[in-house]
Amino acid sequence: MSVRSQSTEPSESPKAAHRAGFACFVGRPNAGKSTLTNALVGQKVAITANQPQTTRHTVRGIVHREDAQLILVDTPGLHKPRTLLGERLNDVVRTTWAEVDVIGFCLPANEKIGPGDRFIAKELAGIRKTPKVAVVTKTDLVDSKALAEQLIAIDQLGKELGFEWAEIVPVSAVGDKQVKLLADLLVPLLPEGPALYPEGDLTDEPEQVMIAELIREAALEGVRDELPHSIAVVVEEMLPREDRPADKPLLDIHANLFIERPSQKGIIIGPKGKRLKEVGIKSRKQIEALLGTPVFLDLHVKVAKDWQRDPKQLRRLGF
Ligand SMILES: Nc1nc2c(ncn2[C@@H]2O[C@H](COP(=O)(O)OP(=O)(O)OP(=O)(O)O)[C@@H](O)[C@H]2O)c(=O)[nH]1
Ligand SMILES: [Mg+2]
Repeated sequence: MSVRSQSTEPSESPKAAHRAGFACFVGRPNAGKSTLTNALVGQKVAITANQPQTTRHTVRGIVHREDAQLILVDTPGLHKPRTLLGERLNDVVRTTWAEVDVIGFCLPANEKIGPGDRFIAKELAGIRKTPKVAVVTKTDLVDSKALAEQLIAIDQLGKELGFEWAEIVPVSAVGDKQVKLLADLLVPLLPEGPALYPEGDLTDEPEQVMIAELIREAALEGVRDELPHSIAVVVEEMLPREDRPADKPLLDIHANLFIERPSQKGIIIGPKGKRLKEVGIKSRKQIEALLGTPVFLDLHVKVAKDWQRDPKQLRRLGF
């Protein structure tokens, strides 16, 4: 917008041109990409969990500023795939980083750079034209000495692979440290241009997908081992309840929670259905906050046998 005002009113004091573009966050599973995306947007657009492979599709979060529109593309963690789902997720990441204006490579401050990070960095080195910003996440978990060592190691990693980071930025999304600074450093790397999304849009996620994700997030809490990977959620139907007074609406949401094996059912449902009930209550509150309307959530558990490896099932579940 300031681009236009500059060109029509050249006498105005020179203002930096408006910029708009895409930055994607890549990194190993659990590096803190989604938490950082949410912190920058200022609202939850992507679910997070203390488990690898929480994010399963790209999620766009939009940061509106006077001088720029920064569109963040949160991607699934890049990992060694063990299933067809894993392969699909990695493909999504590679397509995304080829399309964005700047890449933010997330490395947790509290973990030494490992083979997984090196593997990603090597691939990034092959994308010559796109500026790469190293984002050191979770700085609240380390002291300044450990952080300094991590910064040096990351600088070294770039040099080894024959490129320079455009920036190396330590942040804490949880502690709200340097999050704004990161946006300030990403913006100059975007092309000049007008806003790409309407003001006020914080994401382009369809409502139905966000609702399914909120249910999955609640279901992920407290489950371990292979079970988190086995959970998928699909919202089958959303309908306003009939015969309700206008001032007391109720939205009926029917959702299925899929698992891979009948033996997983018991854990998800819990003794006397207690766990599933908790998942329902927790996610319903978040869905109501998201939609601003009371919700009746009808949640069913179903088995989709080995869906992570089955192309037909994957399609049905939206992958
Ligand atoms: N202490 C601390 N924890 C963080 C921070 N950022 C993220 N975490 C935690 O790290 C875990 C993983 O965060 P996510 O944002 O889901 O990580 P991700 O990189 O999106 O993970 P995938 O989607 O699985 O690739 C969660 O438990 C977060 O709460 C941070 O700045 N400080
Ligand atoms: Mg994520």
